[in-house]
Amino acid sequence: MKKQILFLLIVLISFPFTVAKAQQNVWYTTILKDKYFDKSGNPLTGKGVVVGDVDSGIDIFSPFFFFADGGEFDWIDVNNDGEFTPGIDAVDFNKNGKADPDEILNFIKMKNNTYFLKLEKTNFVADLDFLYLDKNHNGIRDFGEKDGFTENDPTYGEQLFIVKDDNHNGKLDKGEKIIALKTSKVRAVREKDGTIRRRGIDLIKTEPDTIRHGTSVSGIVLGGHSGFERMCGIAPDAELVMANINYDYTPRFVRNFPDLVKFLRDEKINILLFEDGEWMWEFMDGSTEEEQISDQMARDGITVIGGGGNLASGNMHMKDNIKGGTPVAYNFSSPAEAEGKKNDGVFVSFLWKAPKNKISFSIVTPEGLTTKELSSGNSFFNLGKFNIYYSRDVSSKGTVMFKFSFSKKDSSAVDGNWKVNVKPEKDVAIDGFLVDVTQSWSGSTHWTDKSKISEDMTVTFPSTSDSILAIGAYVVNFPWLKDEKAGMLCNYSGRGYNIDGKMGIDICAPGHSTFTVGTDDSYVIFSGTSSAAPHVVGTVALLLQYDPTLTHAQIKNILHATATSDSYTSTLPNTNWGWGKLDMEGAIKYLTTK
Ligand SMILES: [Ca+2]
Ligand SMILES: [Ca+2]
Ligand SMILES: [Ca+2]
Ligand SMILES: [Ca+2]
Repeated sequence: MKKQILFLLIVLISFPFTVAKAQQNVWYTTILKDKYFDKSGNPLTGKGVVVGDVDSGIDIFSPFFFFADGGEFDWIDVNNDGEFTPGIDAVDFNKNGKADPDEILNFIKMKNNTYFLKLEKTNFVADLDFLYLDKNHNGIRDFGEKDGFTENDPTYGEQLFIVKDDNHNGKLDKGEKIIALKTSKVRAVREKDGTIRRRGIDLIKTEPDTIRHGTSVSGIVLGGHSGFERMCGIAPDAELVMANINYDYTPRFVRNFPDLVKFLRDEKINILLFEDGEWMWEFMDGSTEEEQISDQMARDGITVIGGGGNLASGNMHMKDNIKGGTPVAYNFSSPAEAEGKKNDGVFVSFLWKAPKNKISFSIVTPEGLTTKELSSGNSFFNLGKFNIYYSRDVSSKGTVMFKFSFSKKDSSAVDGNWKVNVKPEKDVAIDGFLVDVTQSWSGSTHWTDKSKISEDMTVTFPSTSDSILAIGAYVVNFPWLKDEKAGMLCNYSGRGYNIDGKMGIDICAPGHSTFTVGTDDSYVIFSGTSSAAPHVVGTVALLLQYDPTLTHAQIKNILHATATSDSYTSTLPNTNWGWGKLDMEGAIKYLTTK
């Protein structure tokens, strides 16, 4: 999921079509069609709910991640032209009825990185842009420690404001109020190196979200201010705790998963979201420490949600039934580079369920050299120009994994055609997974035996845990592929049964193309099960505001019961869609009217 930005660019270049026509019917998937209220009559906005996200990080300076709790103010039409004039008009911040020299009001023009959407380019737009108090009159918004601000400064910089656009004309008109933003929605962040930043102490020092993924996920869950922005998160009054992933170059790509999950557990979050999906060198059977901890969290009442992964369409998974004693061979092909990166590492793992069934493997490298037969233990050795590592391991749930890595002694690309010879003693059902260092969804390194390639069992770890709500993705707004239509399952969406026979996907939610906030004051297009899962998280935050006693199991039941079918889903439940499409309003009504 983490490489989705690069992949997206490639796809966009390939499919630049009928944008203007489609734009009129854009669906902002995070906006509820109606207003709903909790038992005390407050609007359902996620208030009181804490979401924990395992992700790339968050841009804590984004206007989307501050609550509108700084009070209401008048603005003053200093040049008396009847409209808001940035850099000249003022906010009456000290409420003395006149414009003082340090009360100049300006605005951040949000960057439009959505490609498809035509957002207004020049003037201030009340439901897209943000106002700020330009205290030092330099025409830019100063923020952060670099500009001399501290943890105690509201919005960690020159103060931000949103417009109460009472007449909904997109402008700040005379008599309309502005509302100051103040407190961060982010309670704490665990940085990549383990440093914990906390609101009220040192959150202002939080490392940037360089991969930009977690910022957009957070935007879908809780970005913005209910009723103010055109693009606003589902539960904008919820709070966030972020555990930043430190990605490694080789498997396990996320080696510190247990630390991240324990941190979020100890922060007493109400919802746990996994925003990374892997399968390389994973047992895929729910047996890892982090999956077991999240199962325990689910038993303790925390709702655990994860994206089902984006690897179903890349020809990177194969499935076969082999007769005992029969030698078979599987071929895969690897490029020299993909997505602009040198491909200097390829990884393979085979899984099967019978630890007593001995299986022998040998590898034929692109140079045509063959390893000896490997069937137990582990070793690292050279063959021709290549480094080869292998290991055979058995999980606590009895899954056998035979894993490999391939690289070159001189670190050059491992491109070429590879062959894996496999010979089991007894009949066996075997699954083979591939990935290379580019981690492309599209299958840069891929199996070439078409008849063995399978979409089954493509739900990725850690959404392979026993209790997690695993979320698939369906197409909304702009399709990517020829013949793809809004409403269809995304071709990459993980699906099928898990290795232990559990149906892998619970429900599906909007995948591509959705819109959310990006880093550095931008709007972006977003996609994948990375987009689908936070739609479910936001919905669950609303349910938990209404009834904080709801358990993981009860929430799962509500989402299953209210998921919808249509001509694309066919009969439900099934292994592509789980119980169907997320229905945000349906889930709320199910709870509030029961
Ligand atoms: Ca004016
Ligand atoms: Ca004043
Ligand atoms: Ca300034
Ligand atoms: Ca207005």
